[in-house]
Amino acid sequence: MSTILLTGFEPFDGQPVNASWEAVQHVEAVWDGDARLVTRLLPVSFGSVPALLRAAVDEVRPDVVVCVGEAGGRGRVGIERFALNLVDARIPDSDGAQPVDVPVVAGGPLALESTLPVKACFAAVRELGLPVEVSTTAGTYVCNATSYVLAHLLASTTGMRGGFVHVPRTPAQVEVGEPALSTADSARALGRILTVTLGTRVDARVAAGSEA
Ligand code: PCA
Repeated sequence: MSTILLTGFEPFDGQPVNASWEAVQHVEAVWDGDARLVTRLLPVSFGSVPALLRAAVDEVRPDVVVCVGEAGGRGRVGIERFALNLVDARIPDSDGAQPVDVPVVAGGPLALESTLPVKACFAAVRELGLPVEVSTTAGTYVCNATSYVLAHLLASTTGMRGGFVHVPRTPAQVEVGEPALSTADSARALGRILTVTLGTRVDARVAAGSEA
């Protein structure tokens, strides 16, 4: 049986909750997929995430890793395509650190590509009638750094696939008229992304992408 590692983040930017962790917990509560699902909560910390993610991967030994973050202002689930080797923090992280214009991994390539079947996941979530997009990058804050650390880790690990997905804030987090998505809908999208990924051959990423 395959194993999935699914992570979400702690609240940040003055929010009482983080939509990503709400959605991850919902996925865990309803998961009946054909794989063992393990969840982890990550702090919004440039300093802590790399070691925590590495430790979780070492401990859980997943076949698929999907890290999830909250994207304020976005109304669609965003399947991230590239992780950038750049940190340019708009606000301090939970440790008060606000690095500007530094690499995530010194000497690493400028960008690394998700190894999720991005386009196939996009098509499958859209088929459910949920708002979804393929997003080129996850920005330059902690989510992008997490995405890069993950992609860097996966590049040196055979047979393990993964990527990053942003979910919108929940309706309770926003003013009327601002973009949001219910936790149940974000969780449905994440569940579909996991199922599609598990059902796609490791070497079928490009083919799955061009079909969609
Ligand atoms: N979103 C932030 C960091 C944590 C989160 O949930 C981001 O998009 O970088």
